[in-house]
Formats: sequence, C-alpha cells, structure tokens
Amino acid sequence: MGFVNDKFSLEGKLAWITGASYGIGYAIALCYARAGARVAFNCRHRDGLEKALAAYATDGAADVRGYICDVTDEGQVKSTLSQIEKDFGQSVDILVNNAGIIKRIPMTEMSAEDFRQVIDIDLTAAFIVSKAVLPAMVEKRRGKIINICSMMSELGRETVSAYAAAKGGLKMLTRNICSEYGKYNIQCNGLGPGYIATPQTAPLRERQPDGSRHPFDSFIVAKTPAERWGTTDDLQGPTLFLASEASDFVNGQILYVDGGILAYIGKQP
Ligand code: NAP
Ligand code: GCO
Repeated sequence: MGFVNDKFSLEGKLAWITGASYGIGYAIALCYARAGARVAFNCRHRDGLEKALAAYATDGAADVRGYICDVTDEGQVKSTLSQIEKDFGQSVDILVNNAGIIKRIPMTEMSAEDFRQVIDIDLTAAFIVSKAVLPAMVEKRRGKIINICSMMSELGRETVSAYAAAKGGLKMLTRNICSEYGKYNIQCNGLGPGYIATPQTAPLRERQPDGSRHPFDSFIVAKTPAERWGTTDDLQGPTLFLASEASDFVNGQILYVDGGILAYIGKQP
C-alpha cells in the first residue's frame, strides 16, 4: 500500500476547487481532503457557503475554508486568492475549475446576453482563475490545473449552444495551458463527466405528472453503456488521479468519465 499511498497522496497540498458548495465540486473537494489536501472552495451565495461548511465538517473534512467569490470577476478572484494564501500560509498547488452553469434555450431564442453569461462562467472564468494561480506554480516549478469539461466538449445537442461552445473552448484552453506551461512541470488536464445526477441536471430527471421517467432520463440511460446516470462519487478517483503525482506525465488530456457514452453509437431502435 505504501507505493499507492505515496503516488496518490495529496498530503499538505493546497487545493482550490471553484463552485464546490454542492454537486460535483463538493465531491471532488471532499475526496481531496480525504487524500490529505488542505481545501479552499468558493461559491457566490452565503447560505450555500454556510451549508457547505457544515456538510464538510459532518463528512469529517476539517481543513476546509470557504469564500464568497464570483469567478467571473477578476478583482474578486485576485483578492480571494490573496486571502486563501494568507489563511493557509501557502500557495495553491491544485486548482479545479469546476464552477459552471447551463442555460437550455434553443439558439434562435437565446439572447446574446445569456450566451455571454454562460461563456463568462464556464470558459472565461477558468482563464481568470488559472491566470491568477499560475505565477506561483511557475515559481515553484509544480502545479496541477483540472478543468471540468463535459460531453459537450465533444458533442452537441438541441438547446445547449452556449454551454457546448464554452465546454469545447475549455478543452482547448486546457491544451493551451499544457502547451504554454508544461515546461514548468505544470499539468493541465480536463475531466469530462458524462451525465451526473446533481442539481444542474435535476430538471432532466424530474418525474412526469403520471410518475413515469422524464423522456430525457430514459434517453440518457439508453445512451449510456453503463445504463445509469453517473454519481458525483464516480468522479472522485479520476480527479484524484489528475491532482496527484501519479499523473505527472499526463498533460493536455481530457479524461472522460461517462459510463461509455462517447464510445457508443446508441441502441438500435
Ligand atoms: P451545480 O450542481 O449547479 O453546482 C455548481 C456550483 O458552481 C455551485 O457550487 C455554484 O454555487 C457554483 N457557481 C456557479 N456559478 C458560479 C460563479 N459565477 N462563481 C462562483 N461559483 C459559481 O453543477 P454540477 O452539476 O455540480 O457541475 C459542476 C461542473 O461540472 C460545471 O462546470 C458543469 O458544467 C460540469 N458538468 C456537470 C455535469 C453534470 O452532469 N452534472 C456533467 C459534465 C460537466 P453558487 O450558485 O452559490 O455560486
Ligand atoms: C444537458 C446537460 C449536460 C450535462 C453535462 C454532460 O443539458 O445536456 O446538462 O450538458 O450537464 O455537461 O456532460
């Protein structure tokens, strides 16, 4: 076990997971804390922050601090980073760009303002937060950046034009950070979750008035070789790998954790 523990341990590392008050970010932060990391997370809402802090404590993650910070605001990101470094007395070793939103609106009905907001949160913010943490990583000659991508980094579907454009862009931002900073022993990879049961996807799983499954729910189960939705726990091992020494020569990759969706043509009718 010593070898495995050494390779996957995050002991003493400082990880900043954006948007980790619930959902995928929460599961990643909890996993990192259990692997020995010190954890900083942020979200926009005070009540979400308080609830999350209580949940982390209940789940046994002691060295976790939460911050109110909108990741689209460069000023807030810079001051939050300074506060994080001051509170923990060290710079960020692992950044997970997880905060994200989706707007499901047919493209011809979507306003440019809505489109820009999705791009701002799901793509530009990853640039802003990465830009903030990179100088200290370059100085230390060590760092991990993990961008939470999506099936929509590869695939399109009705109503998600902005989200797909952002997540496709995030895939390329990932490759570019790798290209530009790989020489400093910084690894930037993406995690591409399949369809995961979280608040973001709750509307797609709502029961119909007659108690039957939402048609999209049945569609996704049929489209996934694993024949189920993913859970946030399914993402913990893969994101731990990408944050740990075990992945030190893995760079610019997107690790899809999708129960096989991208490999599958779909069931014959
Ligand atoms: P979620 O349940 O909606 O959680 C989103 C988190 O992001 C919350 O903590 C939210 O807190 C925070 N957030 C949103 N906008 C923010 C902003 N501007 N600044 C700071 N924090 C912000 O979403 P999720 O399903 O866990 O998804 C997490 C990430 O995985 C997203 O990037 C999403 O696109 C991606 N993803 C999800 C799935 C899926 O099936 N669920 C699949 C692939 C990829 P506040 O509202 O308090 O800010
Ligand atoms: C949608 C979903 C997806 C997922 C996820 C897939 O409406 O199709 O919300 O976009 O959230 O990103 O990987």
